[in-house]
Amino acid sequence: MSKFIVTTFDWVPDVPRGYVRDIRLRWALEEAGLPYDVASTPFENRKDPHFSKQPFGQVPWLTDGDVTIFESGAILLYLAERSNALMPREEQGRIETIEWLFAALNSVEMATVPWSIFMFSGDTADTPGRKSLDDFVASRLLHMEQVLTKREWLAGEFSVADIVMSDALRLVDRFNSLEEHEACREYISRATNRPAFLKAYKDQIEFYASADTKRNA
Ligand SMILES: N[C@@H](CCC(=O)N[C@@H](CS)C(=O)NCC(=O)O)C(=O)O
Repeated sequence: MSKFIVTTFDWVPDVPRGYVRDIRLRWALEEAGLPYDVASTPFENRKDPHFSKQPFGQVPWLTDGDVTIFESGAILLYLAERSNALMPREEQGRIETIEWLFAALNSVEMATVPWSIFMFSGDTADTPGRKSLDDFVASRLLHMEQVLTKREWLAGEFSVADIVMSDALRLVDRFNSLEEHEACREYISRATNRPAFLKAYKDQIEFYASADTKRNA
């Protein structure tokens, strides 16, 4: 079996370190014990070879022999088809993994990412648009709190849905905005204390630390 290749940026500023989405791929591959290498593409001055792999000029993408696949959710489903550690094999567990993976991306992250852009920018202007976004995020968190009060993992056992959902919620927690969401916080803690996450996180931090060293040499 050839090794999977995870491609990420060759360097990123400090703020996204530990959160660059290649972490989802690293985490899944570590959970599954699948061998992989990490390759890089320039963060600055993105050129055509990059856009041919990821049409938005973003990362990550995964290479598996002749196959290249972009979008972290699609990549995780691709990997989940290849490992019992990433998705239950019985029908109900498979369905729940797929629906919760899409929910993480399309119902939670689609609210939390624009919200985080405001938070990172320091824009605290009290505008109607901002209030709507805050209310939208609050509603998603309220419902996730109710769900996570009742279950340890979204599809019964740990799956790729938990990788994406906990990663999306981790971004909210970064701004201490889960203080009233104990079940969400405990879920993030369960997920991010898994050895596979800890390894993926450490590797990403070290990858960019060594990129700094090369840049400053
Ligand atoms: N929906 C994409 C989002 C990828 C994404 O936002 N990647 C960020 C890094 S975490 C990126 O490439 N940012 C640079 C940019 O958008 O120009 C996925 O989940 O793969």
